[in-house]
Amino acid sequence: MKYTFGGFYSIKKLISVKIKEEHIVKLNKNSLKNHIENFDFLANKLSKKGHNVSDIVSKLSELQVAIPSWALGAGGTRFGRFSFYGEPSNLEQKLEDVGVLQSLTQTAGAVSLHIPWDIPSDYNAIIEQADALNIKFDSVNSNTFQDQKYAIETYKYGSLSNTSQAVREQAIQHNLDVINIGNKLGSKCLTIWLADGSCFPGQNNFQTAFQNTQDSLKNIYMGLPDDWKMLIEYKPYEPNLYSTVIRDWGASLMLANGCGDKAFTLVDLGHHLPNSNIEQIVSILQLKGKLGGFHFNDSKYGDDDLTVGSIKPYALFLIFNELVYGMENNPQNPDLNWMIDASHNVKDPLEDLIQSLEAIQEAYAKALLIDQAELKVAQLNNDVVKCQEILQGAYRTDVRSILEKVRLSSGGALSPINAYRSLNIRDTLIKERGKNTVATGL
Ligand SMILES: [Mn+2]
Repeated sequence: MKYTFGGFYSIKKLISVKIKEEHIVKLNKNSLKNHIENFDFLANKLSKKGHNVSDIVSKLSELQVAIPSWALGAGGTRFGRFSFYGEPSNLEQKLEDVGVLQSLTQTAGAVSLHIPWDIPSDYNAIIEQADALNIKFDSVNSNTFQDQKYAIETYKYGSLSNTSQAVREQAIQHNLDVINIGNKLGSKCLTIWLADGSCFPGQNNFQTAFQNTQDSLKNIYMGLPDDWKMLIEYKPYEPNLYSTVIRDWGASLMLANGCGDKAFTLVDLGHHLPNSNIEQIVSILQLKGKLGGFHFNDSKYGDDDLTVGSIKPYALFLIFNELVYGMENNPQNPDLNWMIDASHNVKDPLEDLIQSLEAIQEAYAKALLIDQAELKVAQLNNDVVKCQEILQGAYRTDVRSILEKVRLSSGGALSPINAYRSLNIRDTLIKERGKNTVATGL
């Protein structure tokens, strides 16, 4: 931990809501006996099957998922937004919230900032606060889907794809500014999601829009530092409802290839048409060394941004099966930037994120239980039934005591939700910040 300036007292002042380690230890004591019994039983069973349980535990503890700065307040729909009391109203408070998640889960060791919603006013102070909370700055996200205050040009008809050169230049410059901001914070990655597209047939020339986007991205790419990645996110529809310029993984991959080696495709679970085989997309992108990042959420109908694993946990597990395979077999693919991209109206945002983090770890743990060698033999023998037995055998294993072990060994809570409630975190936040605060950006 390093203090860039101000020493200990300024950190104390910056972090007014911080969970004390001894509180977590005390709470863990209540269910420690139960945990040990459950873990030993499972570890014994898995070891007999040939699994290396301590290897699984260490792989799981390495998985750190970035929390987006916009998920810490209640999300809205186009019909309205119901605030959740005690929401963070500035970047410092957002970091405090991520600090709470990190203390309890030990798997949220990064934050992903959205510019211009979260431009630090004092970089040194923010870096100092993040260090003290053990939080890194993951990918920085640009925003050319809204008009900014004082902006000369409007993005109403698109940004990087716009027919107007002046608009495209403004959008390019914004992305370069975001890189600059990220650089000061130690980020190494830029994520670009465009709302560009058209609402009606004939409104856009598809080829011109795509070519403009490619040219604009190349201009941004030229300003990307050597050790950075550029992630290009795709989405088939919304807010434009007839066509989207970067509509699918194919479009994203073409644009990434057009830019160069540091540009990659980003897969957001909610950005697919119903029934898309996302695990297959993930798999092939890794084979080509072009999967750069991943946004987690869940959905029933469209880009619903629901809690990860709340609707289709088996699909999440199948995706993790491919991710695990790729991490082990595709050295041509870079380490991934993981982020939760979910936000909605009815849950306490911090409880929602705790549930999402646990669902991600659970899917990863179960995927690690798949015997890849055995699966390969079954595939070579075209033993379709055996293949399914292997996958579902892993999926049906209750791995929650492994997740507890992972948290316990890194100082987290055995049950983060219970700890969050026992420690009355939301009440503390309301007391500190007031009832009717509104998270910036939403
Ligand atoms: Mn996303």
